[in-house]
Amino acid sequence: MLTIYSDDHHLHHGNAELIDGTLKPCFEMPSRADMVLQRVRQTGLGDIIAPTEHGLQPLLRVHDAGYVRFLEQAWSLWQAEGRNHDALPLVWPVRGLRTDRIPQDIDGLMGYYSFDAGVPITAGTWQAIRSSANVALSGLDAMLATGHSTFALCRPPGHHAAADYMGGYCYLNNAAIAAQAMLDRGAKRVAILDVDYHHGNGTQSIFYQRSDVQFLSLHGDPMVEYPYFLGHADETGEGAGLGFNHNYPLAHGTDWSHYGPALADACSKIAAYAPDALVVSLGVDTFEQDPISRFKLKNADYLRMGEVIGGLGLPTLFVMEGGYAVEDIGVNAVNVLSGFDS
Ligand code: SP5
Ligand code: ZN
Repeated sequence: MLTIYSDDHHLHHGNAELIDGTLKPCFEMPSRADMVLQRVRQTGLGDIIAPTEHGLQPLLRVHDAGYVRFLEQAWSLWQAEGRNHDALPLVWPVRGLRTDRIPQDIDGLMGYYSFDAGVPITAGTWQAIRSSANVALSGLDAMLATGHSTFALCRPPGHHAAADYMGGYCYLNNAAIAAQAMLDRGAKRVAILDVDYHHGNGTQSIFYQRSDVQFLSLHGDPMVEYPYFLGHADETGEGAGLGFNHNYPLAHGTDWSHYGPALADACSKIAAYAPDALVVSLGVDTFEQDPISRFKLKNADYLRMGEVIGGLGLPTLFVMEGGYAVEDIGVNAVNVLSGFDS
């Protein structure tokens, strides 16, 4: 399987995140993608190529123009305040507060365009997130040109980012951008299967009212897991999108004996939808040793995950999302791809 990768992700390296009430080194770190790349090489998965520039247009098909401008300008606005450390949000417009006026000040903008504090903006963040989106779009190019499934080794991840807000280590929604680009290039229906441990709230919200994208997510039950405020089983879509959104909230401690059947059910829904192509939001933070997650999948389970997804027989674009057990992230991600190809 072909891999798309760019070193540009190193330009995004947040210093700290607020977790369990303390500032800790960011779990979402550059070595994650380095480890996946190393494993792709070790296993001889296939060629590795650099992305090409796709410009802002495909981003603006999914994201709000004001939000994209904010992402581009945030670091310089922050620096203009005399700050040289990472930019982080610290105030949010919850119930009853106004969102009809967009603040001018950088601290107001950071809160307006985010839903949590897991999104440091650094000097290189804009270039890194642009490049990550280009990796996904170049993966799509390759898939369309060759007819073969492709691996977009994206970093930073994207599935928590909605049309106009960032959060959960995500800025631009790479999977959503690729899915929309598929439609714009002639696909009639695209399915997005999100196997990251956390609910793909951003992707769900982007396509919630649409029938041309089916979204399915297996994740920690939001009653007890981040992102808490989306991802319940009763979220089935709205308007034209009703019936095209499927959530599988799963309990802490979920292992393959419960994960496998949920995945099989999701795949039967994908088969019934009969999409032209599949995008997989590939997070491997479902791993038993993940430092911030509570599922119990083992290394070998990722081979089975790949086999089950491969059983659909669809042209598939894998888009890297989460996974924080850095020692095992490469093994687990590449196991999915090897299982898929087997
Ligand atoms: C892309 C992705 O996987 N984003 C995940 C963002 C998660 N951020 C909040 C994590 C909260 C973890 N709480 C458990 C702490 C364990 N000590
Ligand atoms: Zn995750």
